[in-house]
Amino acid sequence: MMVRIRSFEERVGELFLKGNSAGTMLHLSMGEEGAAAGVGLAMREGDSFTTHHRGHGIFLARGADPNRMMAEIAGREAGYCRGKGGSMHIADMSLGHLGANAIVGGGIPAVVGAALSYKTLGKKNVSVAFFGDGAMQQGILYEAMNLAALWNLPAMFVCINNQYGMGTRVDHSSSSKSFPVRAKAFGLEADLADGVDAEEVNAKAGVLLEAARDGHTSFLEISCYRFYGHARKDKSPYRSEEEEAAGRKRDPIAFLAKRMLAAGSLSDEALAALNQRADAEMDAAQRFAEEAPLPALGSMFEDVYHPSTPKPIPNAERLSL
Ligand SMILES: Cc1ncc(C[n+]2csc(CCOP(=O)(O)OP(=O)(O)O)c2C)c(N)n1
Ligand SMILES: [Mg+2]
Repeated sequence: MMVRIRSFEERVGELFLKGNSAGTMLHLSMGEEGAAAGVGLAMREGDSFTTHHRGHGIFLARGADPNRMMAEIAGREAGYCRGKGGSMHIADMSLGHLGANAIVGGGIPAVVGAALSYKTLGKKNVSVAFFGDGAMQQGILYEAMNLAALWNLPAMFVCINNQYGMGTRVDHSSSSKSFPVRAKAFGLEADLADGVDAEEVNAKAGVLLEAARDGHTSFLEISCYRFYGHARKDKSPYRSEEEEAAGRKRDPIAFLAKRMLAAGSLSDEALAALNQRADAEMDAAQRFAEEAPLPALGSMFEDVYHPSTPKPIPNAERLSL
């Protein structure tokens, strides 16, 4: 899964540089694959989630079709949101994706609502909010954690701490460094996982997801390093080359490959074949997206309101002008 995510995002980056992506911003999650795959694969069918603006990997780990995802990022009709959501507002209810969100912390409260519905309907599902370290300084997170824990909701909060919020290092923005301690203060079960080790993330996420399923609202911080700039255009001049080189050594894919090769559970040939398979799959997704038609101009106002919503009355008419 991590190899597929990396391969997908390499092509998304290319899509952007070729001018084939919709919108002017693109956030890649290289270095964070351990978080996405670790938690995503620990979740169960029917569980839902929201993501921040760096959520490609999370959606892939929850079963997204790379063709439809790439098409969405390229703004094509065949995309998950008919090309109107793009990278930062992708959603798909059938896979439990309640929406990526460009507002830092913006997607967090939706999981409290989803978790409340599971509890009310007696469904054994969990709703998971994925967000960055930047959202740890947003009030909305604390309102959401408080209400979820107070009502013993099956919600889990996952902070992917990649050490930066745009150009600001976490120790320049956060008064305390232990995020699980903050969550525990609100009565949540909480833990910290090392994002370089996807198996550790997966194991800890599994425990906390099942706790949440039983009504013990939970929180997981995953520490990792954002390999590249905040967005595709950011060359991160605020970080030293030494720091970046050290950070990129914390590569969850290389880490797991090394462990599996040493244990004999993976051969060099199998690893090469796995890389090739992922690249072929994602090359095809890129081709699919680039060749897919754009939405018709007239569809611009479709999917804005539910079909049963009465059409808005134009101001001039409403004011009898
Ligand atoms: C409420 C709000 N404030 C500011 C921004 C501008 N902004 C976009 S991404 C970002 C940094 C987010 O950092 P983090 O939450 O750590 O996520 P990361 O980009 O590291 O994945 C900021 C400040 C925003 N989108 N929303
Ligand atoms: Mg961050």
